Amino acid sequence: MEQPIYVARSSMPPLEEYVEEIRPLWDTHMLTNMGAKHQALEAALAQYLEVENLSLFVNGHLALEMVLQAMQLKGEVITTPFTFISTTHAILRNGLTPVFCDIREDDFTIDASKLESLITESTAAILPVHVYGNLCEIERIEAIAKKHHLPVIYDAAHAFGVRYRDQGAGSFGDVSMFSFHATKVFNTIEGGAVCFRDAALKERLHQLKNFGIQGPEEVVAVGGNAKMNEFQAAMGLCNLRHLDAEIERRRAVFKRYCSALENVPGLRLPHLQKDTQPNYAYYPILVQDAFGASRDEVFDALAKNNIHARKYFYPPTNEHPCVQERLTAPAATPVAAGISRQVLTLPIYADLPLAEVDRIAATVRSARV
Ligand code: T4K
Repeated sequence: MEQPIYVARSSMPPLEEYVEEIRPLWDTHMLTNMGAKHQALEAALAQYLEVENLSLFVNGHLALEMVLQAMQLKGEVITTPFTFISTTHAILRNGLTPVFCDIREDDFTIDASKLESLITESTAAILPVHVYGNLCEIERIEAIAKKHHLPVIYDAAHAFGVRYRDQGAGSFGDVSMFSFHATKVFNTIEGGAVCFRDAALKERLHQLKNFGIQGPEEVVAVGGNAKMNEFQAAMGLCNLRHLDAEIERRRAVFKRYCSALENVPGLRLPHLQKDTQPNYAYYPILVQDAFGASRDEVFDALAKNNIHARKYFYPPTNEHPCVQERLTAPAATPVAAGISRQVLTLPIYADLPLAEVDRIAATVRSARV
């Protein structure tokens, strides 16, 4: 049997490069609590993303959770259910109520035309997701948010490296959260960051991720522990040097899938957005009725060949009982529900040989009856 192929595979720098990066830690013995590597990565990422304000976290989830806490929001947050459960949990764990807006058929981001009707007196913020690295309708969302005086917090977990009209994905809305998990285009093993407009958030986030501590004898907020450690930051410093090459190699895989799967009736392939420089983070296909096999049958056919695609994101987050029991009104999100039942994310990573892409595509095609 062939080696297993998973949906993602962590990018890693040459071992020697990482060893050099962590060598100073053996002199200083400073392993965490926002040390030299942490500071260097924060500066490097702010420069790469061309943002003024950036704060690192131990993972993307806690970055989102803590930025919602720092913004002291109360009430309802409009978001989408077609996302990783983290987005919804971050809202709920802050005592906020998610209000689910449906998504667009073409790129699976929030349907801005349905947004305004969900805004009530209780709305505290809008939290859209740049799902798969597809950017939301930035200008349209901005206009609605401005009109209603609402902050926009983007879950940009998938969008590191994406640019729109020559602006990085961290520059939109009031806040953008990136994930640097091992499976992402850019990883710090585990990790995440938030970029934000309001510079005053910097100190508050610094406190919240370090137990709310302001000084040795002063605790000013009920915080937690969400600090990125020095080994994670060192991994980030190394991986950042290889990022352009990483995205280029992903591009080749993405393009190969497109040509190997084009014109198959009943298969809908991802399309690239206008005016956008993508990061090729995911390769989601939709398996529709006309294909002649269900999404789950394609999933099983791949699994039989030791190819482990994933159903990101199935079910939609608003179908989980632990979420449903916390909702004030059941949300109608039929587009998200339908896409979620058709979607399959195929393996994509820089090291995936193009011959394997062809084999995966052939296995998908042969799943039809
Ligand atoms: N918002 C959105 C929209 C997100 O998608 C995510 C995370 C977040 C927020 C929260 O950000 P973080 O707190 O995670 O920074 C994975 C990731 O754990 C998660 O980061 C990601 N989204 C989600 C979409 O996918 P799983 O449970 O599907 O991952 P897992 O462990 O099954 O890994 C998938 C494959 O990747 C494995 O089969 C093999 C490969 N892999 C995995 C690991 C852990 C590697 O090559 N190296 C590794 O170290 O959630």
